[in-house]
Amino acid sequence: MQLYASLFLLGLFNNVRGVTVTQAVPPGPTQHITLDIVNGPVSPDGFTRIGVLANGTFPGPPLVATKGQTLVVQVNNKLTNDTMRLSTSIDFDGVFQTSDNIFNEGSPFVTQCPFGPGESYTYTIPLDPAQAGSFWYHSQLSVQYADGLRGTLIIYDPDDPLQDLYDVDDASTVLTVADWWHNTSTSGLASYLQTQIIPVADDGLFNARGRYNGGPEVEYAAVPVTSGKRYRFRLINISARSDFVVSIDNHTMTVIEADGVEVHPHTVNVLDIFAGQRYSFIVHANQPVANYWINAQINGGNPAHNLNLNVRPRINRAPRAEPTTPMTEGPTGADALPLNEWELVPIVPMPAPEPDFNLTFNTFMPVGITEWEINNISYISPSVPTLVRVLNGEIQPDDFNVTENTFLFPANKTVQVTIIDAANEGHPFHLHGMNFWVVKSNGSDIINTVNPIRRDVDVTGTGTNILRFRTDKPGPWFFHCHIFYHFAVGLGSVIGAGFDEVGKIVHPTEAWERLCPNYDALPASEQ
Ligand SMILES: *[C@@H]1O[C@H](CO)[C@@H](O)[C@H](O)[C@H]1NC(C)=O
Ligand SMILES: *[C@@H]1O[C@H](CO)[C@@H](O)[C@H](O)[C@H]1NC(C)=O
Ligand SMILES: *[C@@H]1O[C@H](CO)[C@@H](O)[C@H](O)[C@H]1NC(C)=O
Ligand SMILES: *[C@@H]1O[C@H](CO)[C@@H](O)[C@H](O)[C@H]1NC(C)=O
Ligand SMILES: *[C@@H]1O[C@H](CO)[C@@H](O)[C@H](O)[C@H]1NC(C)=O
Ligand SMILES: *[C@@H]1O[C@H](CO)[C@@H](O)[C@H](O)[C@H]1NC(C)=O
Ligand SMILES: *[C@@H]1O[C@H](CO)[C@@H](O)[C@H](O)[C@H]1NC(C)=O
Ligand SMILES: *[C@@H]1O[C@H](CO)[C@@H](O)[C@H](O)[C@H]1NC(C)=O
Ligand SMILES: *[C@@H]1O[C@H](CO)[C@@H](O)[C@H](O)[C@H]1NC(C)=O
Ligand SMILES: *[C@@H]1O[C@H](CO)[C@@H](O)[C@H](O)[C@H]1NC(C)=O
Ligand SMILES: [Cu+2]
Repeated sequence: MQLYASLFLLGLFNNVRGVTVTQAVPPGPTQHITLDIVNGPVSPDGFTRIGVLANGTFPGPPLVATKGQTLVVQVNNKLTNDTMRLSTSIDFDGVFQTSDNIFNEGSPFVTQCPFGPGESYTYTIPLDPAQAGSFWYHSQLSVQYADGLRGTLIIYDPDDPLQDLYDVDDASTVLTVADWWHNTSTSGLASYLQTQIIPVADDGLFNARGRYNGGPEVEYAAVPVTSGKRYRFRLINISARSDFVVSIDNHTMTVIEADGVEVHPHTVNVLDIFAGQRYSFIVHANQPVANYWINAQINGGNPAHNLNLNVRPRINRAPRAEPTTPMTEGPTGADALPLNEWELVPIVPMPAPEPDFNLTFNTFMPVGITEWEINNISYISPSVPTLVRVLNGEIQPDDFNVTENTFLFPANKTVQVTIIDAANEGHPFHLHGMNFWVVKSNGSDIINTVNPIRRDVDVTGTGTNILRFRTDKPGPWFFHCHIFYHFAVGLGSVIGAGFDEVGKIVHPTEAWERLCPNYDALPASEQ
């Protein structure tokens, strides 16, 4: 993040108190976006590697939209380097899909075939008129996004009911945390399959900057703020594996959004954010002018390896310099005011409906096999996407192999899923296309059906989670762990909602129909 660029922005908008500085979004009902997916050098931590990148950068170009716009995203696959996956498929994480648009949802072998080098696919996504907040996009194919294909998507609400609480909500307030590997995701996955150990990230990145053991002293990202102003930071965890514990020295964070759902302001001083999750929080720059550490302790993998890989950007308005105070891990013990998910209260109340069906997911990894299982079944992608087969009339439970972990429900029902994670692995479970109600969070015994937090990524643990969702949108919706190494070895399932309705409601385009024949014709090295 460039100190002077952001100061320039503040000057440019000539902010007067009471007027919120927001980011300009291309106007009109439809926004055309092009993303060229390329292999190219990238060096967020001073180590140059070849990545899989949207428009050649990591993260990819930040996308911005206004609530209710239609996004027409043309993705051109220009990949050439066969040491990494050459095909791709993009998921716009957390974005609701309309009930007829599941075919533009981006899940390989569930809702589409990936597309190979030299090919393009255009995702047309009419944004839900009621959905705003912090989102992101990433490759959904295998663990390809660990190679860099990830970026932010902010959907702004011009009538944000919480706007009075902050002064600045622009490009400078979008923050990302990411784990980063120097080696390719293909070699990482091969090593995982052999050893049952996810390759330890070389470092954690905050706003695409970080330092690795023995590497150069890359300048940490700086987040400039002006005294007296209140900033709406949008923190997006674009990790593939690791989680981070985030705090800002001498400042509190007032959480107002989780995964696109606004909540009553809730003040904490430390929060744990898992892969795929997003939070907006307000920071009031009310402390003496100085540089302060933003702490983002990376968890996951071998702690010894990660000991000095903490990402340490600064929040400042003083001359750019590293804070003189020592680095810490943030508030701990009695000083900590942690974010407890179950304390978040959506500002638009919505009771959790009573379940029509109950499911239990027992997550488990057998000893000596790199395989995650749900109820003893490890998910294996079918070769023909679920949606293709559903449109061909395969809508009975017997039409799906047991390894597809596909659970069928009638349309317009409520399903309750109880997730058991006896090993306390902290799986961030993510549902595509819609939110679930978190009736019970891990870490609390409270069962809240009155107005629980709704979100699309919830982290599990030994305490057991209870989630509810509706089957109002017909089609196969991916429901999987957002630690993509776990997902790649089977921690996935498909929620089959109202399959008998799909043929009546979902009418894919010819371009979509061509994806599978094209993919099947590719040599294995280009898939
Ligand atoms: C990506 O790059 C293409 C080609 O240069 C450009 O037309 C497009 O606007 C870029 N996309 C974004 C979102 O910046
Ligand atoms: C392809 O990627 C690999 C792995 O990052 C790298 O070592 C190699 O140099 C790349 N090849 C080219 C032609 O860039
Ligand atoms: C990177 O991947 C290559 C290819 O799988 C492997 O030979 C090499 O040992 C890996 N390097 C590291 C540092 O893990
Ligand atoms: C991001 O998610 C990963 C995986 O769940 C987690 O290890 C990491 O701590 C998260 N980052 C933050 C800042 O919470
Ligand atoms: C932050 O708070 C600590 C403890 O109250 C204090 O010692 C320190 O000087 C403060 N930092 C700055 C930059 O003001
Ligand atoms: C689902 O489980 C709940 C207990 O959590 C129970 O109250 C309810 O009756 C069950 N519903 C069905 C349809 O089995
Ligand atoms: C599932 O696996 C566990 C652990 O191996 C075993 O105890 C249990 O009996 C299995 N359940 C079924 C239904 O096969
Ligand atoms: C179907 O499921 C069986 C286990 O019941 C598994 O051995 C087989 O590989 C699966 N077939 C496919 C195509 O996934
Ligand atoms: C589900 O609800 C939608 C919207 O109310 C309605 O159009 C549709 O017919 C319903 N489907 C079934 C199978 O009840
Ligand atoms: C889940 O909650 C339990 C307490 O019920 C706690 O011990 C555990 O660490 C939590 N797991 C995660 C991943 O946060
Ligand atoms: Cu997991």
